[in-house]
Parts: sequence; C-alpha cells; structure tokens
Amino acid sequence: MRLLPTLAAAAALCASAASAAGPGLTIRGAGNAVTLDAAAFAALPHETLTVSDHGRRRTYSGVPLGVLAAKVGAPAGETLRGPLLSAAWVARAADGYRVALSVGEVDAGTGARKAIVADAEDGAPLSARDGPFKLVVDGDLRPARSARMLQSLELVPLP
Ligand SMILES: Nc1nc2c(c(=O)[nH]1)N[C@H]1C(S)=C(S)[C@@H](COP(=O)(O)O)O[C@H]1N2
Ligand SMILES: [Mo]
Repeated sequence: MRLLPTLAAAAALCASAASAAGPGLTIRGAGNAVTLDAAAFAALPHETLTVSDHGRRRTYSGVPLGVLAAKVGAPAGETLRGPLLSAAWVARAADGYRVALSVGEVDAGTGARKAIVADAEDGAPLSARDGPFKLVVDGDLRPARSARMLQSLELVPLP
C-alpha cells in the first residue's frame, strides 16, 4: 500500500510551505478566530513600550492587545462588565509556554497595564529566539509574562 508514504510526503510539503509563509499569530475569542500573517500584522497600528529585562531597558514596537482583541470583537471598555470581567487572555508560545492576563487588567478602558504584541526590539526585527512575535507586558517586576515566540492569544472565560 503506497498511500501512507504519499500522505506523509504531502504532509511534509504542507509543513514546509507553512513555515516558509511564517507561522502567523492567531487570536481567538468571542466565538471568532483570526490568524494574522506577518504582513497583516505589520499593517496594524503600532506603539512602543519600554520595559526592563533583567536590568536592561529594551524598547519594543508592537500592536496593543486592545487592537488585537477588537479583531475578534472581544468586549472592551464599557461593554466589558459583569461576568465578562472574569475572563483571561491566555497567551501560548511555540515552546508550550503559557501565561494569562486578566481582561480587566489589560483593557485600555479598565486597567492601567499596557501589553503589546511586539514584532521589533530596539528598532530591529525580533530574533528567531524571541519572534516573530513576542508578548510584552509592562509593569511586571520580572519579564516572566513577556512570552517569546508567541503563537496565539485566546480569550478564555473562567469556569
Ligand atoms: N516562550 C517563552 N517565553 C518566555 C519564557 C519561556 O520559557 N518561554 N520564559 C519567561 C521568563 S520566566 C522570563 S524571565 C523572560 C526572559 O527570559 P529569557 O532571558 O529566556 O528571554 O522570558 C519569559 N518568556
Ligand atoms: Mo523568569
């Protein structure tokens, strides 16, 4: 039976095509899912955020979490109320690392904490170790929630 090797070859071809196009960033929430490739991401409004990483100041450029949240129609500002405030953004990275940010903490109309998804650090594209996307969270005492190699952000309601 020659089908299995053929399928394996086809799968390998698909995998290489996907990596050539870049993994992209997937946003899930409010019943919607959007995957942005590097070009679509680059076209979104960017802001800078300067954070301290083990004593070193680094300036990141990226898209505010609120802009990405709006891509899936996640509640924000005055519409973010009641039970909706018990949800969290779960960020997942390529190495399986996951961090959570409560929605109220990072909503621009509610909490004071800034978070961006960066595609550049100190004026240069992110390294392969960090990128192509990195969640950068302001105000943390150590950069433990600044997830490198970010693949997805998902709005998860608490059970
Ligand atoms: N994908 C991913 N991002 C991550 C981590 C990780 O293990 N995987 N570690 C976190 C922690 S604990 C810290 S302190 C910072 C800085 O780690 P670094 O020096 O390895 O970049 O990255 C954060 N982001
Ligand atoms: Mo850490």
